Amino acid sequence: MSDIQNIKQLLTIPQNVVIVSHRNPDGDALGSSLALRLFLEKDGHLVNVILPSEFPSIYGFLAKADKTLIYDIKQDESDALIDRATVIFFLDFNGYDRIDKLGDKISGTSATKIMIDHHLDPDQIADYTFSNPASSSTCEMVFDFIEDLEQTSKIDVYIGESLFTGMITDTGSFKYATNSNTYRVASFLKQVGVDDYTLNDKIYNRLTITVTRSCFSKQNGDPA
Ligand SMILES: [Mn+2]
Repeated sequence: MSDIQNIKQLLTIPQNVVIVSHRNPDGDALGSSLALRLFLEKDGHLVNVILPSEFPSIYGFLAKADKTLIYDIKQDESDALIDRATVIFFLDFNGYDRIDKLGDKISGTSATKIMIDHHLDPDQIADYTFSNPASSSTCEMVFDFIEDLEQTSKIDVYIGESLFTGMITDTGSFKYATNSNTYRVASFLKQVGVDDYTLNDKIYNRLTITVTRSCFSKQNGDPA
């Protein structure tokens, strides 16, 4: 059986899933994690997202962002979930060094590990590795993964907003790192109701405010 067929089989039974992404999570790390979470929950899997450190508060509007566990803050709770996990996804990073001490914890578990990532030269730390450095973002790859599972009908506007967020932030609003598949996926997501103008607004208008404030503090001699 192909990798995707094996995973399809695995996901026919409700699993305890943990989704992990990299330290200092950006729009792609958080967006891909939340999109995959929402997608898997539709099939009755128990899903938790654990990130090594906090994500920028501008992404707080994304569905279930508030349910995300931060390992720096809730290590015991996270460790208990990792001990119980039967499947662990690695999204938007290619080696344990990107997730610090969370990597030490996860490397010792027997859960099935699935990596979906667009960075070059992934470490062989997962049972299944989906690597595509030509992809704009891990969000685009999560869409491709759902498509390979033949389940794009499960993609609703909330999953769509999360996926579109990572595609926006990893391409500078489609100014670089795009390919024809990026636009195909964007088209699909617009069709399910994603309002990308509002998304851009939420991501960049608030980012501008943050940048302005930190410049202002610097001018006043405060530490950044
Ligand atoms: Mn990325």
